[in-house]
Amino acid sequence: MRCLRVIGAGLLLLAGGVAYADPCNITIESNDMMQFSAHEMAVPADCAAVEVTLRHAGKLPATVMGHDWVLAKDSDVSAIVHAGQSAGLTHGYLPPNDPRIIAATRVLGGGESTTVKFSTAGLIHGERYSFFCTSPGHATVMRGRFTIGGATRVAQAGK
Ligand SMILES: [Cu+2]
Repeated sequence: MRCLRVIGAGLLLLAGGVAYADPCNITIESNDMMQFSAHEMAVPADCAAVEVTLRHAGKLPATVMGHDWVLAKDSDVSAIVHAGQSAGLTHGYLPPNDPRIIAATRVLGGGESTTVKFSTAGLIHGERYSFFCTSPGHATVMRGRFTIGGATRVAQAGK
């Protein structure tokens, strides 16, 4: 299983002929094996907004292997996943208008991609946040830590 840490290197921008990665934009992939391509995501504290692009690199349709990317406080994950199952695929496996959901994409099938942009104004430094997929049964595997700010930004080799 791949276990990578993605550090805002998702999008390359060209400015003045110099390519650089915008650390506030992150791309993460999902696949037909019910996996995200990273178990940790981190953005610098000075990102006013964060853009997350989710790609489904698989081939299976959303009804069989649908994935979304949802961000919430670690302590809210279980309740959101549970409520999402009741909501069903029609509602993107998300409880409608749930204030515990900080950001969420729609559910993707294989070959699709989507981007969600959200403000970091409500994120608390030091709080534990998780990203996860709300498709039934997926969050046990498709879940990782989302960190905003300073020291945690440094990548650890081999992790
Ligand atoms: Cu999933």
